[in-house]
Amino acid sequence: MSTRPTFADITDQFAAQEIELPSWAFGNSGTRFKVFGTPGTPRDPFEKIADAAKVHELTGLAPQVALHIPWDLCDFDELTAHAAGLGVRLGTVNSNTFQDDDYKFGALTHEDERIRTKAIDAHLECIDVMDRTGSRDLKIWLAEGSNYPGQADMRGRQDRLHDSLSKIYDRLGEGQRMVLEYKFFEPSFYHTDVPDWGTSYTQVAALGDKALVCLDTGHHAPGTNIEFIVMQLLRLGKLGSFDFNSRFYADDDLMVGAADPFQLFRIIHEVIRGGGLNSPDIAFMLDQCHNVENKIEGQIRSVLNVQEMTARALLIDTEALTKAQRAGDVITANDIFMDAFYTDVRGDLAEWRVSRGLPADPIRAFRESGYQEQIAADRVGGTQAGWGA
Ligand code: LRH
Ligand code: MN
Ligand code: MN
Repeated sequence: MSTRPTFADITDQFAAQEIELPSWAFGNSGTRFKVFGTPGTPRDPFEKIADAAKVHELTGLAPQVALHIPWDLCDFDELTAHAAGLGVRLGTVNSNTFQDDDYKFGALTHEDERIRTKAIDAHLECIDVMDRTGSRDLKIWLAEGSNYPGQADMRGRQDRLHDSLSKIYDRLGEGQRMVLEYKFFEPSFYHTDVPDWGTSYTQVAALGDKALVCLDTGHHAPGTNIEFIVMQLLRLGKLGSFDFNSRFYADDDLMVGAADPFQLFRIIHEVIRGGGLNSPDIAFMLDQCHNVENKIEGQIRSVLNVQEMTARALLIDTEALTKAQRAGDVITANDIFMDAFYTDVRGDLAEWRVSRGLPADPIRAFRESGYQEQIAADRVGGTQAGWGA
């Protein structure tokens, strides 16, 4: 008798899934060559939250929105109430030490104590925001490093990074956490101070239980086995969050699951294997930009892609897989894995959505809702928010 799970067997598990949206995905973005303005783009954090709430309304998947400070600076009591009124919550607070002249040669790692203190203070202000919004996680990504061999004392910078992170860590309140994101290059091209999961792990392990690693799927060299890293961090109890997106060449920030759905499937398989699916300890966030596609539709497509690959990964016959692995039956093990990956769950998911009072096709429902036309008409005047403010 087959031990392969049916769609009915897995619904409870993907029904509980929550994906956090980035406020900046709704702002205009582009490349260093051109940022295209689009009608209806939010002019402030309140309008970004409204667009995010629309994604949640149509998919039931995205009840939380991450903020970026200072891009989203505003009255946070009002923003918290605004979000609640629209049926969503404010989530992870992202710090930004990459758009200030003082940080040209580093922020938390800078040689100059005055600049380090300024960067530490920027993070303490983010924790103040978290206190107001009820957010749990402070997410730190650092644009620090050097471009030329000999330019910087890499070792001294690690030591200063530890000191600065410790000061931020000490300010975390009850129930608050810090997640440290790594990226192997950009904006520095020779060395980056937190280039990989090992460095992030080393730094957060030295701080304590409230410090964890954030894995951005776009921040690895081509060909990296990202699911291996997911497995290892879960094994170590140090995976705090994901920044999901997909890439062809660099940190492309394209829609998750668009460039390589199989990679997303493999990552989610390891999440499930490691007990991370629907774990309150792991935030599933998107970190994306929509340069040429409609931003709200881009976010809807992305959360659906995650849901789809989650459903497929849940369909793996793990009992048969373990048996084949133990027997050294390579072909059968691979067949079982691929069988789940090749299962088209889109029809079942559409039916399941309808059973929950959600539209069968959320993108079509968005197009038919008139929301895009409405915001294009309403949001005239003022300055459109960019990838940034
Ligand atoms: C850096 C990054 C980080 C930033 C975001 C805007 O490449 O992934 O998470 O906060 O982009
Ligand atoms: Mn990121
Ligand atoms: Mn990135």
